[in-house]
Amino acid sequence: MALLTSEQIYKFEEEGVIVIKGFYDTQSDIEPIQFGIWKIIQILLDKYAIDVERKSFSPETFDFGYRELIAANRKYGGEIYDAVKQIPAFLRLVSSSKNEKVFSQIRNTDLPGIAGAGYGIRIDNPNEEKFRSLWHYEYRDQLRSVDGIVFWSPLVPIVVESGPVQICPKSHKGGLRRSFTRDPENPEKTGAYAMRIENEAELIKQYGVIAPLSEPGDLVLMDFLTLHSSGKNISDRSRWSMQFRYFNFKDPTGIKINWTGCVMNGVQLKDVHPELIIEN
Ligand SMILES: O=C(O)CCC(=O)C(=O)O
Ligand SMILES: [Fe+2]
Repeated sequence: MALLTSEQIYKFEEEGVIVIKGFYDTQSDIEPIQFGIWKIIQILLDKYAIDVERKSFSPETFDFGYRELIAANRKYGGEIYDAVKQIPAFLRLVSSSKNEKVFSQIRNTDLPGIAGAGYGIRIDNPNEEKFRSLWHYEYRDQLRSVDGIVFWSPLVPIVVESGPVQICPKSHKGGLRRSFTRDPENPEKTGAYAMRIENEAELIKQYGVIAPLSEPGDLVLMDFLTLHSSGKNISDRSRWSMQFRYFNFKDPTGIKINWTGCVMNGVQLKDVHPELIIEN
C-alpha cells in the first residue's frame, strides 16, 4: 500500500523535509497517548499535593496541571518526561505499521528499523533554554543508518509562539558535516548537547529556515542529514511533541557500523566517525 504520492516523495527527496497533514488518526492514535499523559499528571498532582483545580480529561487540555507541577518543582517535570515515553499507546504509535510502510516507501527498503532509545516525548517549556536542541542533523546524534528519517508529531497545536522546529530545506544534500565539540556560547550545555556544526551561521543563511506549523495528527518527516534545531517557545503552554527515528538495515553504511546508536546508547561520535569531529 502506498501512503505517500510520488509528488510527496519527490518533495521529501528535494527538500529533506515534508509535513503530512492528518497522517495519524487523532481519536484512535493520538488521544490514548494524551489520556495516558493526563493520568500520569494526575498521579503526580496527588503525590505532591499540588493545589490546582482538577479537570476531567479532554484531548485539548490533557496537560492541565503540568504548569503548576513544574512551578512547584521543576524536577517533577523530569519525572513526567521519563514516564510518558513508556505509555503503551505511544509505543504502539512509534511502531505502527503506517510508519514502517511510509519509511519503506520513501527509502525503497523492506527492512526498516526503529532507533532504540531514539524515541520520546519532548516537553519544551515556555522560555526554557537548557534542553533546546541546537542546530544538528540526526545522523550525527543517532547514527544507525545515513538514510534514516526523523518522525516528529505534535500533541498540542504548534503555533508560531510555541517555537516550531526550525529546518534548513535542502541542507541534507550537503552530506555529513563536521562539528565542534564545545560551544563557548552555551557553557551550560555538555556532551552531545554542546556540539556545534561547522560554519553554522553561513549554512543557515545559505539554505534559509522554515518552521512549519502543525497540529495533533500531523507528521513532520526529516531526512537524517537535514539541519534543524528547536525553536523558542515563547507561548504560555508547554510544547508537547513526539519524536522517533526509523533507519534502514539494508543501508551499506549502517551495515558497516553495525547499526550502532550514538548519544543515547553511550557511544561517542568520535569513536565511529572521527573525521566528523573538530576538537576545540
Ligand atoms: O522538537 C524539537 O525541538 C527538536 C526536534 C528534533 O531535533 C528531532 O526531533 O530530531
Ligand atoms: Fe533532531
